[in-house]
Formats: sequence, C-alpha cells, structure tokens
Amino acid sequence: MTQRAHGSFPRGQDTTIEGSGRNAVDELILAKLHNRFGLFDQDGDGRVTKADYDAIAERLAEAAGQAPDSATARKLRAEYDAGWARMAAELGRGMDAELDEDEFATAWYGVSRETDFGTAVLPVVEAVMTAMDTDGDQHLQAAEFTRWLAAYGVPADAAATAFTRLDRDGDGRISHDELAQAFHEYFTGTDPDLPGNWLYGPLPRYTPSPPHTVPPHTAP
Ligand SMILES: [Ca+2]
Ligand SMILES: [Ca+2]
Repeated sequence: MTQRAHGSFPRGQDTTIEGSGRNAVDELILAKLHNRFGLFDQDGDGRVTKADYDAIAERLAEAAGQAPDSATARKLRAEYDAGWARMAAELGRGMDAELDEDEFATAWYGVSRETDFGTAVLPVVEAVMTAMDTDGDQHLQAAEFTRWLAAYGVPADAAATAFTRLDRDGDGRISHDELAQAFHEYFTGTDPDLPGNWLYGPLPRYTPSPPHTVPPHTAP
C-alpha cells in the first residue's frame, strides 16, 4: 500500500497548514498541481506511475513527429525519467511508486520549492522547446504549442487561449524565456492573474477535500 500524504500537504513557512487555516495562496498552487495530475493520469485510475511519465514522453515525441529512436525522443525520455526520479525521491519512494493525487501534488510542491528551479524544471522547458519547435526558429508558434498541449489531452481551443496568455510580447510566438517564465509561474506563482497559470490551458477550480479525520483506533 502507498503511504497516504492526505492532510500532510507541505505549506510555505509563513502559511498555516491544518484545520481552518487553509491559505488562498496555497490553494492556487494546489489547483495547478492537481490540474497537472489530471494531465498525467491519462487513464484516470487515480494514480500516476512511471508508466504515465513514459507515455507522456512518447506522446510528446509523437506530437513532434519524432521517431521513437530519434535523439529528440531519447532526450524526452531521459528528461521525464529524471523528472519521475525527482518526484519519487521527494517522497522517499522508488521508481515503481504509484502516486495518488495528493502525493503527486505534494511531491511537485516539494520539488518546485526545495530544488533549484533551474535544476528541476528548466530541463523540461529545454526538452519541450527542442522537441516541439519543429520549424527550428527557437520559438513555439501556435500550431507547435497546440501540438504540445494535445499530447496531454488539452483541446485545441483551450490551447489557443493559453497561447495568447503566454505570448506576453504578442509577437505571435512563444520564446524560450516566455515558456520558462510560464513554467516558473505555474509551479510557484501565487497571483491568480499570472499568465503562467495558463500553461496547460484554463485552470479548473480546485475544491479541497475536507480536513482528514482519523477515527480513534479500536480493536475489532
Ligand atoms: Ca517554432
Ligand atoms: Ca512571444
């Protein structure tokens, strides 16, 4: 059985955790991490495993028009392998871990805060940019960006809306810096108006589960 992380979600040092002290700032980050869980748990079984990471890497390579044995596909697999290893390690688990939604959010929260952002996330930005910039102009055009999000199952109209938010300078394409800033805001940003909140399309409202109560232990 997996260890339940429910009720133990880590919070920033200046925020409260338990009981009634849920913090709106935390809820926004939670909403984004839970949204990300939905993107990774493609089969909807409520668990994210290394197989899901492998599948995402494979779909991204496909979306980029890259053969499975191409250098780009191998780079994607390597980055997603490393990403999964960081997630599992954050929870003290092995590569065969099965993370439920709370655990997934907890691990990402820890990774994005405790690890240097450049170490944890920038390689993913690089891998995505390298793979999806199919015309090689060092930017993601709307079509390239839409293909990227389609690999996660995000509909084209949602991707189009996201694109207009992330293209901050309005030049019709997303630069490396614009993508990196979006990733940074998605994982660490606490302002609901940040463009980076739209990294994976519109953000569904996250309704936190009620505080977890453990019934007193009684002998059977
Ligand atoms: Ca391009
Ligand atoms: Ca731009």
